[in-house]
Amino acid sequence: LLEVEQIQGNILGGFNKDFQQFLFFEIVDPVKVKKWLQLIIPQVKISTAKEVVTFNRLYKTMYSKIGSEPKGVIASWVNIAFSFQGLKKLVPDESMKDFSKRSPFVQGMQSSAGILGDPIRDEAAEGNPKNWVLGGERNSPEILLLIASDSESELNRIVEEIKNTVVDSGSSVNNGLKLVYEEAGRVRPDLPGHEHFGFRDGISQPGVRGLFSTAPGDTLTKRWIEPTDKAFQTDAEPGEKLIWPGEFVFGYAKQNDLSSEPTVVEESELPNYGVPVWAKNGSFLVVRRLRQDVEGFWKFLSEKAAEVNLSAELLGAKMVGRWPLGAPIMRSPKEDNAQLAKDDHANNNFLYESDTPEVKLQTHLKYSDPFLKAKSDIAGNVCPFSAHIRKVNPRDFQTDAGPSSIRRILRRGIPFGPPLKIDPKNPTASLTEDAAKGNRGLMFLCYQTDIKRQFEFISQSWANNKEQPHGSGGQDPIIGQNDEENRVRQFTYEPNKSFDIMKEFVIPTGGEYYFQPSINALENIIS
Ligand code: N7H
Repeated sequence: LLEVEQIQGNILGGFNKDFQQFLFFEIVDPVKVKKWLQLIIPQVKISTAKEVVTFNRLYKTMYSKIGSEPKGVIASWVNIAFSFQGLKKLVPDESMKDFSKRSPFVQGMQSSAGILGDPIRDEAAEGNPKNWVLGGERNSPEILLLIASDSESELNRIVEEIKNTVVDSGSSVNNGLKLVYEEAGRVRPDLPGHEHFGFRDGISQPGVRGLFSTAPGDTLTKRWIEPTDKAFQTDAEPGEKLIWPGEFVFGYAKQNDLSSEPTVVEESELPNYGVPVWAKNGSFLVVRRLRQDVEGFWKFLSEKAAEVNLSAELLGAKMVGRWPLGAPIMRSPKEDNAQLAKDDHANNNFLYESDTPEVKLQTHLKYSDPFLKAKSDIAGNVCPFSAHIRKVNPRDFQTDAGPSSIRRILRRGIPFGPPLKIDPKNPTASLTEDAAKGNRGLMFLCYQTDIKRQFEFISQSWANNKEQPHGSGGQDPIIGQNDEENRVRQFTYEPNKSFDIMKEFVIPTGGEYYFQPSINALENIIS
């Protein structure tokens, strides 16, 4: 069974809170920091998967019963993660030696900037690590505290409580720590659940095998199940493929790209996976601060759409693979569809190589429009090969590098900065004065056990590669980068119809690779 009381909550459960704060600290005096950790861990109480998954399930049940957000339910959670440089300051060398020297975690995100396609040749570029506001050459964010709450005042209270243990009134260093960066993650008040370009996010996640029962007829059991239990083989939600937990948490069965059977990982084998034995129940966390040029994105869409004779909204949907409300273009090729977008049984239920049968909408059982059938799209007629969601999760498509099930990540991002509201149906008319001067974007977070095979592979070998995973189609128009040829990207919006994109709308402005340990390792190895 998954040791859900040992695994930090954001990894498998996902905080999924409207108000989140990210506090990044540099370790100045390791001896003092160890003492601080001993104080802060029991004080803030690190939330576990057991708490977070149970809460989220209950919340979802209440939501589906009353049909709206349950009122007055407030939970607040704290998690903690360490960069390699941070861990090295706190943990004896002997316990650190099993981290693989060549792994991205050990090298740090700045060393991977080239692999990720960031503009490392242009020192003046905003995306060059010299200019990152978080990490890179500016600062050393070695400890990350993630704080999340349903209530903004409660969030602020906890953040202040933590800061008070660190920052003296007179100096910025106390208890051996320095606060080097802080970011406020906020769900958009004007469009909850949508990222800054205006598209709904957080719909598709891999289902984690062993988290809870999904057997037919066995709704909402509170049992935790054996990941290997053959009785529970169905998707978590339709379209939400079950993935072995070892892809996200150390010490459990992993996907096997050669067979449908998992690779079972014994504790004693963990050093062979490039992590020490005490990494069990921990996970690698990627944090990327991605600024979004919302105005530039919609201006480009409006101009290009007129040129190619499509609407700006449709061209945007082709770039993302979903419409702004979240309906997948594979199930609704011509227009957005609010009912489809909010239906968990339909909104992620589609493949690219095979047909997916008609599904009845949960909310409107009598509704049965033919567009609910998702026909296979082998040529990229409906969903372009390089649409963002098709690039980063090709689903059933047999890729150049094996099945996509070994490339999955658990995404935990949240927007930062104030929104710039744009009407996708009339973008030019709705473009308003940008008071924040473009300072908004996505705090992109994702969990996995192999940063190279998962996050970096998706970014480098698929999003930034104009040929793969589908053989052609151009770069990912949302997150793709091309550090050659003036950074120009190509986008094939219909078979044999392409254009160039000369500007980036998502700009990396910092980040780091972290390890998020088990409660046990936190208490007995790190603090
Ligand atoms: Fe993406 N966007 O607004 O276009 N993403 N993403 N992402 N993303 C997704 O299906 C977006 C980024 C993934 O399983 C949706 O849940 C933006 C990075 C994956 O079908 C939307 C940024 C990486 C999926 C966006 C950004 C990924 C996904 C649809 C940066 C990894 C699931 C909502 C600012 C390297 C795909 C949904 C699936 C979905 C957007 C970043 C990966 C709307 C704006 C860096 C795996």
